[in-house]
Amino acid sequence: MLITEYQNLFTRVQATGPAQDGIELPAGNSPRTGTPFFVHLFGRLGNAQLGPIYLGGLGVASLILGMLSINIMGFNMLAQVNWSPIEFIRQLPWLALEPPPPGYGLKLPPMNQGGWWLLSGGLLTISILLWWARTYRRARALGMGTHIAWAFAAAIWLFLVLGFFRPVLMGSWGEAVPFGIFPHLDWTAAFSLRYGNLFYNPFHALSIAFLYGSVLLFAMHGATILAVSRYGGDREIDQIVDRGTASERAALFWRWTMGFNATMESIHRWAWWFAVLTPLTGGIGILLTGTVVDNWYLWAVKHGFATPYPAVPVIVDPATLLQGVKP
Ligand code: 07D
Repeated sequence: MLITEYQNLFTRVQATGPAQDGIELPAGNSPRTGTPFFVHLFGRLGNAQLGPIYLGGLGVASLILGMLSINIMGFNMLAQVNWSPIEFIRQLPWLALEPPPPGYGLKLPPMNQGGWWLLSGGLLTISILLWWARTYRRARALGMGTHIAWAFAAAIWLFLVLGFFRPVLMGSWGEAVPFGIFPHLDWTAAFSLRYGNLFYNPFHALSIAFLYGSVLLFAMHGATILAVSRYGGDREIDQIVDRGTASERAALFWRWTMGFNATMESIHRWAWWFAVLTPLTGGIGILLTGTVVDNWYLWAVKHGFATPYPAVPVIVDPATLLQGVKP
C-alpha cells in the first residue's frame, strides 16, 4: 500500500543535520556556551540537539545566588540531623528551614531563629528575579514578544505574595512559608484552617477554576493538534496564515461537537490567559487573607453562600458532674 500521508517530523522521523548555533546576536551579548551535540532519546521528547546554552551575566548571577540559597536550606537541614548524610536523606521530606517565630515581627532575627530563612529566601527571590530578567532579555534579543516573561511574572507574583508582600502587610516574617517538602504542605493546610477554610475564599475558587481550566484547555488543544498532525497540524503557525486541511478539520471538529471553535491563534491566547490567571487570582486571595478577611467561612455566611452551623446547646461532660462524689 502506498503511504501518502503527511509524515509528522517530531514523532516518526528524527531529522539529523548539522548542529544549529542560532542567529547572530547583537553587540553587548555574551557568547553562547558549549559545543552542541545530539541525543537520540531527547529527540523522542523534543529536539535532539543539546546546546549551546546562553548563560550571560544575568544567568550566571541567578544560578550562583539560587545555588547559594538552596545550599543554605540544605546545610540548615543537615545541621538538624547532626550532620548525618544518611539521616539527611532519610528524613529529607520532613526537614524544614522555618521563618522566624512571630515575636520578631519584621526585625532581623538571630541566624538560628529564622535568620538563615530570611537570608536564603532573599537570595532565592533575587535569583528568581534575575532569571525573570534573563527570560525578558533573551526574548528581546531573539526579536520575540515577551509573553513568556509576563507569564513567569504571574507565578512570581504569587511567590512574592506568599513570602514577602503578605508577611510585610501582616507585620511579621513568621507569616511566610517554610522551606521544606512536607513542612510547606503542612503550612498550607494550617493556613487554610487558621483563616476559616480557604475553599470559601472566592479567589482560591477562581484560581482553581483557571487551574482546572488550563488542564482542560491543554488537553483539548494537545489532543486536537495530535489528531490532525497527519495533515500537518503540528506546523501550527503555518496553519494560521496558510489555511489547509488540518486547521480546518480541527475547527470543524469543535464546531460539530460544541458549536464553537477557537482559532489556531486564539487557542494559545486562551491557554496563556488561563495559566496566567491561576497564580494572579491566587495571589489576590492570599493577600486578602488575614489582612482584610480573618475567617473565610464566616465571610461566606455573611455573604449568603455558606450555611451557618445550627446553634449547638452546651454539652456538659458527665464525668465533671461526678467531681467530689466518692465511688
Ligand atoms: C506556588 C508560586 C510560583 C512559584 C514560583 C517558583 C522555585 C524553585 C527550588 C527550593 C503554583 C519559585 C520556586 C524557582 C526553588 C528549590 C529546590 C505556583 C506557585 C515562582 N487547592 N491553597 C492554590 C487547590 C486547598 C491553599 C492554588 C485544589 C485546601 C493555600 C491552586 C484543591 C487548603 C494556597 C490551588 C485545594 C488549601 C492554595 C495554587 C482541592 C489546604 C495558596 C496555584 C481540590 C490544603 C495558593 C489562593 C498555583 C493560592 C493555593 C488548588 C485545596 C490551601 C489553584 C485543586 C482547602 C494556602 N490552591 N487548598 O499556580 O494561590 O500554584 O491560593 O482540594 O497559597 Mg489550594
